[in-house]
Amino acid sequence: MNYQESLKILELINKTKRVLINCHYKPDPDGIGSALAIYLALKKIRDFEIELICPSKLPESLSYLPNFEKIKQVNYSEFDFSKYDLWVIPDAANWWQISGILDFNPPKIDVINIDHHETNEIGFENSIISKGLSSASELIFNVFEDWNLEINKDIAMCILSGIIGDTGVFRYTNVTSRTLEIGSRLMNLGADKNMIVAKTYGSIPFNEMKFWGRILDLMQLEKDYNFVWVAISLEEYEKYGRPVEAKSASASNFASIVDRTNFGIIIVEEKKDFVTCSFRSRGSFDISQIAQELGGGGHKEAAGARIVGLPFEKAVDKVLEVARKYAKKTN
Ligand SMILES: [Mn+2]
Repeated sequence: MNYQESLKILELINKTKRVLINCHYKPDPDGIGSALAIYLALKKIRDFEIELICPSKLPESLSYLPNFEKIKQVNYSEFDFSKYDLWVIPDAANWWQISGILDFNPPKIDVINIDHHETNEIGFENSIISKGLSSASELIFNVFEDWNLEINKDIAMCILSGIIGDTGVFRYTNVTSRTLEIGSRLMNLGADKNMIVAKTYGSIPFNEMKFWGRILDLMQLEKDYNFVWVAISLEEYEKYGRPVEAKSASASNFASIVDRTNFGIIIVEEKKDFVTCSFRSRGSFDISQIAQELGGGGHKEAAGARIVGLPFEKAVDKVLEVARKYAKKTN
């Protein structure tokens, strides 16, 4: 048994009729892959009434995943949760990440949280949290193994997409020999690794490519503190067509690879007095502590935060101040 809680959760699922499955705010391959894998697994177990919901726009780049079209973008403050007995929430560590709403008022239905974030803070009664695991999708694979569930090609495809997305194609330090073993098993079950990589990493829209160029152009090196950072103003961001996906992709591609640095930060002014920051560490530096001090969260290697209510320059100063404080500690 991979997790003690697996069977208890299966029992709870078996007692329900109407199930909601969550795709977290601003979903990535792991968020969508894990949600769709759960959807397909439950369909195999029994003919539940299932609804897949997401609070934000879905990335077209993931539309190759089976049943992607079943995910509905809904407004969580108006959605009628009371029709459902159970809400399964993979790959989310707090209510903000679940709903995209700052003061979200959770509905009174049973929740199952399946997550791998270092900063998970919800503490639901029914949850499986494995902090530091590569992805929620790897966790889901382990749960399905505990359930003796037969993984078909579609499920394998969803899980492998999630793992590839959260590991940068098996590159980050969160990849263990077990992650590779699962990857191998998923490929044997029919998951098309080449297609997933081509769709996720080899189909970059041209405007996003140009945005990457701008990020590199504006990148600054903090020599004394061993990190790099970039701040993109709202004007610049709009000029490149608000490339939402390019933001975290450029962080993963460039913020963590500069020689003699411990980490990198990409700051983007998304709205007036609203900036988001993507942090990526290089090596063993725990970047989640910086994100957390700024009110955000994430993993040791990749984390995020948003600064609300400060003008652009002030927000950037605040981020750099906290970054230097932690950078200093490690020098
Ligand atoms: Mn994840």
